[in-house]
Amino acid sequence: MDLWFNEIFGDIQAGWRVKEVLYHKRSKYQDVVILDTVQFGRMLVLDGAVMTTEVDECAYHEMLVHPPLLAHPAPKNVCVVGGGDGGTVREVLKHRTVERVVLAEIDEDVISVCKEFMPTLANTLNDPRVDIQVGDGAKYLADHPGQFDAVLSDSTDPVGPGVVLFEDPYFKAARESLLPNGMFVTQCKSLWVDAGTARDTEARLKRFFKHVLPYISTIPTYPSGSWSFLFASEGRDPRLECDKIRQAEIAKTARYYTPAHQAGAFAVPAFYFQK
Ligand code: SPD
Repeated sequence: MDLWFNEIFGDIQAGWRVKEVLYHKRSKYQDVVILDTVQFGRMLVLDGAVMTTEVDECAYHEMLVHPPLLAHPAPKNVCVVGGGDGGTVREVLKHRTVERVVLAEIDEDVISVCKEFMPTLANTLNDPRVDIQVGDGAKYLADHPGQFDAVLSDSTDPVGPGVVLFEDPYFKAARESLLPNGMFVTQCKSLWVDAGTARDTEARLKRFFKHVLPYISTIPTYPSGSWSFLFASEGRDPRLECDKIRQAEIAKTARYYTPAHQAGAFAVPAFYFQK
């Protein structure tokens, strides 16, 4: 039988040939699926949208984590909001300065399903430095001011329950949860498909942070294959500031990130600035 999974994203549809459906159940919050695909290996799909795959997850997780964390002189405490698949936490733990990573994920089924079916991402969630907090990430940050060197927002897109993670109260709580030198990063959709969301989110973040910079990665299983992130800080600039020793350590085992991405990823297309 010829089995395909198609993601419909606004006016775009993308399809992947599927070998097998490994898991499919509704959690308290969303429809959770794990597929074994021909081209991209195992794939986590939430509410019909591709979240991550074994093959191209490096292009998302390494880029969400390394450009910001390398711009920090010595990140010790990091909070990942969302990211129950564990890929972001795995990358954070590659920074030898990190002592504690809080994973604030609302859906505990995502964590357990990924531990079972996507161990290359989720295995590091068993690391003793990881503190898993099942619940609302926005509330967690609001309840923990002045604690983190970095907050990494590894959310779904701004639809349904993901909307709050693109709104002012969350950005305010994220800003207030940071220590001096702290930084915030969020994934922010495709500039080709929806530059408006990235522009609006950048403007929103500027209400709470002095510096906000967009950057990009190439993620073939996300709509259009090109994906954006927004970096926010009170002054640190990943294009200019980078711990070269840690960078060399990270680059040794990275599958996507190279030292050239540290500044190069911030070269976003000209049309982004042409409103
Ligand atoms: N269009 C899907 C964007 C999903 C971003 N978050 C994915 C979570 C992977 N850790």
